[in-house]
Amino acid sequence: MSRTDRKRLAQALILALIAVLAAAVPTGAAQASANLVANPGLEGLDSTGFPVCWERSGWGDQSFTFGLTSPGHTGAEAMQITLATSPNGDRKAMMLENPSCAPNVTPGHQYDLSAWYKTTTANTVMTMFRHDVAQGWVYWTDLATLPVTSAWAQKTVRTPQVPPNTDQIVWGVTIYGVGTLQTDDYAMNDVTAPAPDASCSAGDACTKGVWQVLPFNSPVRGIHTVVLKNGNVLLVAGSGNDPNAFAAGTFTTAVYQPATGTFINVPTPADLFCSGHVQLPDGRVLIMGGNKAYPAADGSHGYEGLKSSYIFDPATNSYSRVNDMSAGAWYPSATALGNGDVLSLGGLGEDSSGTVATQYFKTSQTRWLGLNEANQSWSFWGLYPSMILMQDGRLFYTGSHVFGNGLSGTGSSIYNYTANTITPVAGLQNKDQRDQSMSVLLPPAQDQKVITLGGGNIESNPDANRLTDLIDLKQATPAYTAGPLLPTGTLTGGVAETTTQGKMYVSAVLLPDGKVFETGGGLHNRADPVYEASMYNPATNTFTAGMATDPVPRTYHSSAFLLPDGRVMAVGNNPGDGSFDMRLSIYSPPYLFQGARPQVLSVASNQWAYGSTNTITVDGSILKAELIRPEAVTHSSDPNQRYVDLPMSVNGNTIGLNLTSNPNIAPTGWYMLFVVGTDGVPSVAQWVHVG
Ligand SMILES: [Cu+2]
Repeated sequence: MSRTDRKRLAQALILALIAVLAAAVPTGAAQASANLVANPGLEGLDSTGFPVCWERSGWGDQSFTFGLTSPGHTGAEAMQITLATSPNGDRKAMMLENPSCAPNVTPGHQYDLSAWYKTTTANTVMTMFRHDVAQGWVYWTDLATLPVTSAWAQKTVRTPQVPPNTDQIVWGVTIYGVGTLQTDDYAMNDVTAPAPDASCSAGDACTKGVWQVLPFNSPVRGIHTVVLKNGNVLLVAGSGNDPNAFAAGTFTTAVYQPATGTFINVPTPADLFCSGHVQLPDGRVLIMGGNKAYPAADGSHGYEGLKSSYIFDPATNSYSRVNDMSAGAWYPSATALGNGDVLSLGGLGEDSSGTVATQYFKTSQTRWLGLNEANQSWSFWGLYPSMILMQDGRLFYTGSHVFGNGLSGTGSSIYNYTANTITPVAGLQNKDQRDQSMSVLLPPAQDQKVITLGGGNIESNPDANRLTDLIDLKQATPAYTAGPLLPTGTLTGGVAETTTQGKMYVSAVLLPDGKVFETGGGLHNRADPVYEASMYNPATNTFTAGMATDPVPRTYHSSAFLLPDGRVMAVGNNPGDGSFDMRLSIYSPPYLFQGARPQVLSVASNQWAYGSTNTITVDGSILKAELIRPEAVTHSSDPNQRYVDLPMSVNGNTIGLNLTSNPNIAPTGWYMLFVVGTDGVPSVAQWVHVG
């Protein structure tokens, strides 16, 4: 064979080989596996010698170097960033935010993002931005921390479902601590699971869910409810808003055991009626304050607050006393901080006047700090002020409160305990009619958005309203904007509410599918229950009206909360005649009728460190996973309710769940771990401990 012939033969063999390979790969699979990243190996360089479609990004006062290093994981080039000092800020190589370079995405789809890397610091995070067709480029979320490694390693993380109105995303790896980070060979693949066939045969329950009133009553007035780490529910009455019980020294508590439908009566050491409560990092419940006295018949004093404080232990179903607070607190708030300490604000003191002390529980010492051991702003925050922990450690006072007008000024603010400053927040609508509205940190906590729902005023007693307000706490100067109106419901006798009538005594419950179930409420002070329930979707900022309504009225002293099995329980109602509804209701949301529940087959460890990846195995395709903090709710107030997204690293049915490195996103403690299948059905919760 001549040289030319050999060359022709070789060419023919190569062409044949290409044909065989092409035939072996189905077109669909080839498309599904396409890498959507432009210049993924960083080998194509522009005229300045920097990779095409990439940019140097970041902010702060570090001393840093930024450039290419050779060889790469493959090819000649890899990105290298070194921070020699890092007092603040971060640096990252990002995909260029332009139509030519940013990968295109489809709303509702999910993508596996991966990069090869070496790093000498774990102060790293994979970060995503999305292009919103209405807002432009906006931060989306952090996906995972990359552990230290001196050898090339690959990190793969699955995005949440792409939000509506998103057409492109960019992402990269951020370094924010002293050290060196190298990255190379980025990839992004569409891994959207096909939607299962809809097969719900449960009638109305398919779209509205269904309520069931339990065939037994609560043995106590369930004014305070706390979901315990063993799946039981603590129901605290104290004297239960019954002056006769108070006079007789009859204080009650019961533990409801959903598994058996039975109750355990718990000896109750004080009148814990209108106390504050929050789970401690070990799953015990800190209870503070309560009722020292009902108003005197002769008008000489009003309600008075207790200074005493107790810890309830779910392992023994008993209370033990801790040291007293520095001031009495009837209707105090209780917010868990990232480190597991607790800040309590507001309420009424021992002499019926407003408590202005900042009360700080030092968990590591199991004691309340003295007045001068805690920073004091000497501000009155009202009764059950809704104080939500922000990702930077400050507290957002949402304006939700109990009784009468809101606070003076804008009615909402940000409290910096460390710096001892209070900054007004603008935009809360009708601040003096947000009595017993409810505020929740929306799913996912990483988005730092809060919604405030409804409210009234028991003193001026107008029709409760339909207002909602939304705020993005990631903004430099956060301000409320008006949200969609609450749907209207019906009053007793099936009378439709008018278009201006809404509800106070609102309950809002974060569900494992990422929606907020809004239920219960009333139109006036301890009167006129409203039968209305809706599903709020944070991703679309819309309410789906017409969910099934609780047959039991749920107004003053009522609560609703998520059970670890994915259902919602509602308790309590204390109308103006002084009676108390002891019936218990359970709501099964529509997702429980959409298909089989995903099964979590194993959890490698139930102790999760910040910034870690935690392995679980499941029995099928999973859409997402999250941690939900168990509720501790009373009077439409649970500032600690939160849903923490867990970006997934998926390898078949083995899934790594990437926990945030920021304790203020997920304060230390016990959480319910849910996974959600591709048909939107959540698993039953597993309990894991964070931090
Ligand atoms: Cu009350």
